[in-house]
Amino acid sequence: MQVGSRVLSIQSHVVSGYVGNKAAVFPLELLGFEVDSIHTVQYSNHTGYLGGFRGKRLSGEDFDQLIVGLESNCLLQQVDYVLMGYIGDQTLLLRVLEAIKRLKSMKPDLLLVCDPVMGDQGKLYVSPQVVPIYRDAVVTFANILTPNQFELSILSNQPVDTLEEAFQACIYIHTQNKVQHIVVTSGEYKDMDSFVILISSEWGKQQYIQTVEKIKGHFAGAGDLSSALILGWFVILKGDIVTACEKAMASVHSILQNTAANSRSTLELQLIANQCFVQNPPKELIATRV
Ligand code: PXL
Repeated sequence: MQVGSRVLSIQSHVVSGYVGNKAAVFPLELLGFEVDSIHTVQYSNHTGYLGGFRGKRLSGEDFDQLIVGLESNCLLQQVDYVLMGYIGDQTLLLRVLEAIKRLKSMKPDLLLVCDPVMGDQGKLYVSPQVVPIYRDAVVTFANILTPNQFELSILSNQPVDTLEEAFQACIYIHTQNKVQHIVVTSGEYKDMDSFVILISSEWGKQQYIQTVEKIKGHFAGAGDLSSALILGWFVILKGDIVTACEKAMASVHSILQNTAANSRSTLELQLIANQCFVQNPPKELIATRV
């Protein structure tokens, strides 16, 4: 990787806890990247807390202003990779889409890793109006798409309950939207006892799974961390998506294990205490070809 490789990370900021940019920026920095971050929201905490959350979204105009500022100083042009996460609102998502199109026209080789953050475990936690924008437009520009099982089902418009259905859904997206790599970063399929990470690479020509034992609890931010590390290792390993996932998901798994073991009440990722697992993924989570 070149010194100073620069990622533009467009996702949420929370004051307390580790989701969105709080789960992505520090790990990418640990891997040696420069990270420019745009916060799509600034919330007190993630939206799953029982006491609710407070804070503001970034408006479409405010986003445009940030892009204009970066562009006027030739800073946008320095971006090598874009990571998209929680956006949540359709007006903002449309502006982000425009910025991605402009960046891709300036830099056709720009890598876009898109985590189409919409919901989890059957529940949508963003405005329903963002769904068609991801499905019909944003996904088309992604080089790597990192949905969870629920988001894969939404994007492909088909049920994804078994591993076979998940692969079919990926093939559908590869064919419709030309995405080169899809990594389904979390999945609990009817026909599998373990937790499964699914890699559908090279437009669906090569398919792999990684199986891991389930860890009890729901960890907000695990998907955000996964996408950031997949981007990081994909770049470091010069496009080897399979090894990138082996390293990224090994780090995520160890961080989740330690978080579950040491948590008192909330299940916020313990990223700081477990940063060693980012720099040195403990043991690779082997991906097997299916
Ligand atoms: O990890 C997804 C995520 C990102 N950002 C915010 C969230 C969530 C999930 O709850 O609330 C603000």
